[in-house]
Amino acid sequence: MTTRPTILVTRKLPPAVEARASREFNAILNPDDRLIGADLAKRAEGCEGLLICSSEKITPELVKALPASVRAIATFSVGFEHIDLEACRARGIRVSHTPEVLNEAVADIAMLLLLGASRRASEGERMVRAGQWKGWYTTMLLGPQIGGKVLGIVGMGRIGRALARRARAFGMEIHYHNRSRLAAEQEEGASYHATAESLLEASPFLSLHCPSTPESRNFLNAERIARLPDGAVVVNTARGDIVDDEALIAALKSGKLFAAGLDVFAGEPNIHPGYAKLDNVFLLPHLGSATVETRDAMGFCALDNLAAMLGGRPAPNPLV
Ligand code: 8YV
Repeated sequence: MTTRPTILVTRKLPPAVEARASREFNAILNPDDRLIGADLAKRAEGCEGLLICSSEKITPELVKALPASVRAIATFSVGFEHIDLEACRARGIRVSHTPEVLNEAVADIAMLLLLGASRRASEGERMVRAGQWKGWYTTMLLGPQIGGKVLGIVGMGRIGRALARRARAFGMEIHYHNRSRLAAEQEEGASYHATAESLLEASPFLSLHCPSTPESRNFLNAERIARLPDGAVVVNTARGDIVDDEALIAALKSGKLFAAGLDVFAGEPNIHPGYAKLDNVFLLPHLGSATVETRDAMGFCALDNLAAMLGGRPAPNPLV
């Protein structure tokens, strides 16, 4: 009988994923979902693989401290800014992520934010809950109609394209900026802008879909917000640090922007306190991939990757 590799699963995962992890590996689970933090290297003693989430920061120091037995790290996320890939490569640790499986769920949340922010869903919900809905009138909680307008998409990757398909069904015209222009069959009629600045000027609605990198950090700053049409609506389901919080809050306060819809935040869950004070921001607690089907698929994808990496085969979704 071959022995199953030992893996450390750093967070509590959906039941079906934990069941499979325990069948296929000697899996050390975290049933109480206590954050492991600085203890990670110690907890990884005797493990060959780690199944982590974006809550675990794989810094160069941590990589150095990991026991020599660790050969593979699979993250339960598409984003990988929490992992120092160079440090892993230097130590011969293979790394994978979970792209594709969450495209549709995240695009659904981007659409929800676009509609919720434009149509003032949280203001309306709060009004009803607080018993402050005194009656109907023709100008109550008006917002801009999305149909017939341009949606600008920054980063036309898998999730950006999934949002474009949804927004087209709502009658929106799609414009996008990407490092390079897509092939016609991927563009599906969307208009390409070679610069972000040109896209911003054309976009009364804007959705961000670029990864967090040193280049994209604070992408949406005061200067770029100024280029958006007055009264624009901004949506972010990518990463919080691609937005300059101070600049976004100032633009929401001044009326330069009509509203924003945010699912991700710099420093989450400790978000900038300014957001909670604003009526014209629709806030969600990083729910992008939070469907039963998608979270199972992310877990199975991470396990497929671990099995391949620890079995000496190419990982389906390698980063290193
Ligand atoms: C996850 C995400 O909820 O996949 C990502 O990059 O942001 C989310 O889908 C989270 O990061 C889980 O680790």
